[in-house]
Formats: sequence, structure tokens, C-alpha cells
Amino acid sequence: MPVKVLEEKVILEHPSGSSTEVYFYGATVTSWKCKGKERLFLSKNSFLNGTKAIRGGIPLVFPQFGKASDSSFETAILPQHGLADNQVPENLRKEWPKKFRIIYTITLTEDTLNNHLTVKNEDIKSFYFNALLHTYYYVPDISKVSIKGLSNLSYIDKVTKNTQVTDTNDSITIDQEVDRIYADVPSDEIYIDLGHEDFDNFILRKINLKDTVVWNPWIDKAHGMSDFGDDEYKQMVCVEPGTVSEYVNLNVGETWEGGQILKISK
Ligand code: TA6
Repeated sequence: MPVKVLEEKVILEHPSGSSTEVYFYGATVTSWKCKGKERLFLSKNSFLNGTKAIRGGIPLVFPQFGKASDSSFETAILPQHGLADNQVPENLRKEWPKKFRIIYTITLTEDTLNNHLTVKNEDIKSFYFNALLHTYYYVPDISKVSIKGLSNLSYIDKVTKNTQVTDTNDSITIDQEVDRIYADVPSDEIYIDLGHEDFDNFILRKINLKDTVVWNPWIDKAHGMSDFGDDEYKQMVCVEPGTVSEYVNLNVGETWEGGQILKISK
């Protein structure tokens, strides 16, 4: 599969031609063009210079999701969303001096994108980590989007700070700020319906990532983010598979694997 390594990005092009390709900058997939259409959201105000996490694409969150709730915990000193999401890991490595090896494999077919992670503990003692694929989907109109596969499950609502909410609707629709952590989701398949005849829907298949985060900042939060256009909340939704409700405790020499396969679907 042709790979072009440019100064600022790497381009993976499917043999079928440039209608299917992936761009990435550091550990962040910034674009996934499939059958000629861009499938991921990338803010027009996103920083692509390594000074701040990229606002869009598929930022890789590791070893800490959000900020650690226990200030004495080994990852508490790390910034929001840990090392990999920030494009300046060297400045942060002293904060979390663990020896580990991450192999991040991106596989492209004509209608799927596979993001697969392996984390190996190469240190002399075990360590804890979260991992999450902070996937920003491009949507033509947020008011038409529905997310299926998370119904009748309890979730943590980070907007209302309510820790036990159950949504009995058969799908999630978004008409306000949504920031939810669904822990231990039984189904490994989530269906993201864009509700638009000109755009394919998505089937997200999670691999060894038991939790799912759903996020849209909506109007007020969008206006407060310097790297996000005021109205861009209408064209994106984040559905993020991860292991965030609990830490993985990786023993010396052990390897952990997890990932997602995104498939476009009529
Ligand atoms: O994944 C949802 C979330 O944790 C939200 O709470 C919001 O903070 C979002 O990530 C974006 O985080 P960031 O640090 O990239 O602005």
C-alpha cells in the first residue's frame, strides 16, 4: 500500500486510488477519505503545529483519559488526555517516566479504517493506563444524527455531573451539550446514523475497549474553544471507544491490545 512520508504528515493511500486515504500527524489520524469523501471532522481552527492536541480526526488518548480524579495517582501529573493526545510528548515524558512500547497500526480497506493499539510494558514494574480513540466523525447535520447500541445502559453524565443515568430511548440524538461515559458497554458494535441520504453511516466495532464516550460541546462550549469554530458543533460528533472507567494494570513484559474498526454503511 503506497505510503508517502512528508515533513508534516504521513499519507497512506489505498491501491484503489486516492479516493481512499488516511493522513496522520504524529499519533493523530487527521483525515480519512473513503470512496472520495472525508469521513472525519477536523476543525478549521485546529492547531497542526504540535503546540496543542489536534481538534479533530482521531487523537490517541494515553495513558490518562481526562484528568486523574485521584491527585496522588501516578498519572495525576499528566495534562488532560495524557501524553499521546499532546503533540509534545518529550516535554511530558519526565512526568510519567515509564518504559513502554506502543505499536499503533492503521489499516485501510476500501470501506474500513482499522486503528489498532498494542501497549507493551518494558519497565521493571507494572503501570496503570487508560487508552481511548477520541474519534471526531464529520456529520452533515447534527440534528439528524442518531447513535444506536448504547440504549438502556447507565452512563456518567459529565454535563449534569450525574453518575447514574439510564437512557431508555433506543438511540441517542443530540440537541444540547452531550458528554457521557458509558462503562462496560456489552455490545462491541455501535451504529452512527447520519440521517442524510448523501452520506454513508458508520458501524463502529470496538476491540477490547469496553467503554464508550459520546461528546458534542454544543454552542456555549464551542464558543469557548479557541481551536473550534463557533458553529462547528453542528458538523461533528465524537464517539470514542476506550478503557477509561478503570485503569488497565499492565505487568512487566505484558502486552495489551485494543482498537476500533470503522466501516461505512448504507
Ligand atoms: O471525550 C470527551 C472529553 O473528555 C470532553 O469532556 C471534552 O473535554 C473533550 O474530551 C475534549 O477534550 P480536549 O481536552 O481535547 O478539549
